[in-house]
Amino acid sequence: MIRDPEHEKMPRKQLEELQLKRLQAKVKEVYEKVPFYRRAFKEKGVTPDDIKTLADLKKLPFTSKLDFRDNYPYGLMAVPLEKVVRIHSSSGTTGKPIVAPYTAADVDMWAEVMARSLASAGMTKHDVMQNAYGYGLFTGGLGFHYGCERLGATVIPTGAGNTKRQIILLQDLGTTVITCTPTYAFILNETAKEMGVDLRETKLRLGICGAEPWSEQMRKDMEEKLHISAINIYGLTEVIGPGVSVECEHKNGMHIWEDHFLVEIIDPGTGEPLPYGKEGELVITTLTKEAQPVIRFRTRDITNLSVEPCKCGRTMVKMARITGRSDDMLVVRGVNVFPSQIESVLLEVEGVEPHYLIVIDRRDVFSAEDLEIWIEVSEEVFSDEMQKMERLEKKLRAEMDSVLGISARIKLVEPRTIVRTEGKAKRVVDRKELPNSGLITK
Ligand code: DLL
Repeated sequence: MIRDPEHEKMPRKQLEELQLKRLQAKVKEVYEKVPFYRRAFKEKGVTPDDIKTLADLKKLPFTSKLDFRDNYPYGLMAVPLEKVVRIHSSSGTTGKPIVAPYTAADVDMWAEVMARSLASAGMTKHDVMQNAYGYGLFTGGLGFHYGCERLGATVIPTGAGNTKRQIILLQDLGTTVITCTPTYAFILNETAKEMGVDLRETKLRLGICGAEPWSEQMRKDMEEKLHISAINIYGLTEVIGPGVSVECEHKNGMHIWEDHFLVEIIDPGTGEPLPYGKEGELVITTLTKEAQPVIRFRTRDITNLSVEPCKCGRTMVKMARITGRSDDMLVVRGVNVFPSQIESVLLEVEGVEPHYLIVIDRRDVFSAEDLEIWIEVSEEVFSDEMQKMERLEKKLRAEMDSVLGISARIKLVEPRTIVRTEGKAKRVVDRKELPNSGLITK
């Protein structure tokens, strides 16, 4: 269902006029009210008057996670604290948390884009939504909660965890929609099975999942196992929380609510804007947020944009699934390489395990002269004849070449050569550091 056809189906020309008007006002506002932006604009030699068209956006400086840290906690705010009605937060990459303050108007806008998002995912006011995103500082819980109430549907604010109770409530209260991370959807299913409950026999029909990367393969699996339709939703604390973009029933990209969020794709290495269709880093400028507007925020998320008309009738551009984070990106002989690309090859090829290491010889953090990929083979392949190993190596080399666009050396290693980590796995290592890295078992 389209909740706000006036905006969601706005002809592009009209939408761009609206964006420009809002952008000009916001840029002027942050220049006047936020010393950080005024300084950054001055350093780039740009003033609000230089923004005459949307293309002029590229003249403005980027904002990064680091700027949030440096201006912690309130340095990026454009309103006095007394106008702030709520604060959320997420863990930053560099120690200090990211702080996200909202005015009453921000909370209202957020509820509205979330209500739009839930409607786009296929929810109506007749649904019962069990909200298993974490409540509290994390934006997931309250973001979905307010959106659901705004839509007029019923929300059950379970939050994350206490999985057995979730299953009981889901059955007894007639939950039709589950909102949670993709990982948690699978945990729910496992627990239900252990309890002798088949989720396919409940009223559950829809899952709205996000907050972490997942794949098409996972969607298929989830849809089959839980007997639901699964929809991808995206957002981030620095920008608003969930509700920046979401899929429609056609499930081929997430519509970005462009009347509030102006997006660009840039080359993460050079910072240059890239055209529609090209893969790169997503950069977002908030057009309406009051408490803490962001100008050209570098999300680090890698995706591409499509402006092709969608069968649903919405005119807003769609972003593809996030395929990686630019923090992980390597530049090998001028070509951008992401660990996620390597992983995708490994998941397709039989006989290898998704345990790998990228060993590089590099001069600095961004450049790698030479790429060698260590890949663990399965027990069966390892104990088989040499010839089979050679064939596998050749196959992997060809697949990697075509996916990465550069040639990489492949080194097949024994099962359990690569150390397993519980947290985020470290995949890239400098050859010089390899012996003492703790990443290999021998
Ligand atoms: O995760 C907001 C959210 C809550 C989105 C609930 C969707 C549902 P943060 O904790 O600030 O905010 O994390 C933001 O998570 O930059 C992406 O790297 C990642 N992310 C969010 N949604 C998706 C998604 C929330 N659908 C960071 N696919 C973002 C892949 C996602 N990655």
